Amino acid sequence: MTTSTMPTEITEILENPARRLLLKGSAGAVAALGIMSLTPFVRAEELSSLPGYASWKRKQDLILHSEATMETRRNAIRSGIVTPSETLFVRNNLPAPDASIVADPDAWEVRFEGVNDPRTLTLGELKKIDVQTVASVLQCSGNGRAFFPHGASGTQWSVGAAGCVVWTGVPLKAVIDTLGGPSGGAKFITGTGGEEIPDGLDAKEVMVERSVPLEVMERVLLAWELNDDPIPIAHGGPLRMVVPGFYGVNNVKYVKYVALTENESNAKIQVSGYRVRDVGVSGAPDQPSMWEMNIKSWITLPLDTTEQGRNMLYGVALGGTRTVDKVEVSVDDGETWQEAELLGPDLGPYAWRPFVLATELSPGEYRIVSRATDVEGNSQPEARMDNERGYGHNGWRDHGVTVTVS
Ligand SMILES: Nc1nc2c(c(=O)[nH]1)N[C@H]1C(S)=C(S)[C@@H](COP(=O)(O)O)O[C@H]1N2
Ligand SMILES: [Mo]
Repeated sequence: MTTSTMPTEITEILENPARRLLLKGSAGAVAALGIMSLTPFVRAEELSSLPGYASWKRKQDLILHSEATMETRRNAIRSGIVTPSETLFVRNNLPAPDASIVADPDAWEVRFEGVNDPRTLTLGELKKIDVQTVASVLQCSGNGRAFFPHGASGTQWSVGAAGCVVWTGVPLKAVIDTLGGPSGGAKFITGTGGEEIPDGLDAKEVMVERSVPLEVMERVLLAWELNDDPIPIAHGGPLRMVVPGFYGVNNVKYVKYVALTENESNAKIQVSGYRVRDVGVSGAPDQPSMWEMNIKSWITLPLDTTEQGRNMLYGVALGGTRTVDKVEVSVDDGETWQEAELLGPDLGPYAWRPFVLATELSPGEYRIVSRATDVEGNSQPEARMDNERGYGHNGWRDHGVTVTVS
């Protein structure tokens, strides 16, 4: 193996714990890759319980894909408007930092660049600038990957790499204003995660550093609370860059560096990772980046079986950056549709909205599907859009459930 192919290989392993295990089994390969010092993620079959940093989670609500990837079970959401932190999915690209970094949150330091007065501020100082709260769906780009027939590599998420949560923090705009405004030429907001890069690895190949267009600045928060509690280490505490309406990866955990930049980050996760391309094609900077989320919905209840007679069919619908206007539900795989009722308060354009349809079901087998439409008239497509890594799946057909009524 040449040095130039080595890092690509490592990133693939980091993205795909199963492959990592394969390589771990071969001491020679591991030594050749120089990843001896990297804490290996343990595969689900080897996990008897939740990993330490997530031990406070509700195990019965989660599917353990690996030590670094935990999916919320479809039946754990029901009619939930806000996803409890104990139920929320987890996805780490690198081993999570030591929990000692959340012991004294206000001491956490963040470096700001690309402003007229570049400075390092503590979380304690950030808290005094301003504060805002936003409800927002956190969803992995690969949520729904399991439905792609070509076998897209990466965690095989079904519908549970998503949750709707409440973040509290300082608007980034207020911080930038405090630091004298952008220093000029800025087109992107770039945030860097605070993980330590394991020895022997090239930082740019594995670091979590993401850039998003400067135009979304008004909605970006540097958040220290998740669902009214200080953000736990599993979800990026003590401080996280939250970009409401954008896919999970852009919501950088343990953020330690924020810069207004002319160019996108040159980290691999930005350059070729999280790029939508045809099956068989490699990632490249000219392909669309996984930024804004698309409209999507899925049924949460009933699943598998239910009793005949009156039934309440539940689900959740998200509009990405636009408020959900209506959700239709079909119990005959899309032949006929009925409009569902939206539940609970409207928590804004970035939140999801639970829905319910009361209907009579007689004994038999039903394919129940849902289709959401936003206030601008955008609807979910019927089919998935095939792409190499299985990103952004919002086709309604694949997301349905088959229920036997007796
Ligand atoms: N620093 C850092 N931020 C990160 C990640 C990471 O590994 N490190 N993973 C990203 C990805 S791919 C997703 S889907 C979300 C997952 O957030 P959660 O683990 O809080 O659910 O965090 C994003 N932010
Ligand atoms: Mo993700």
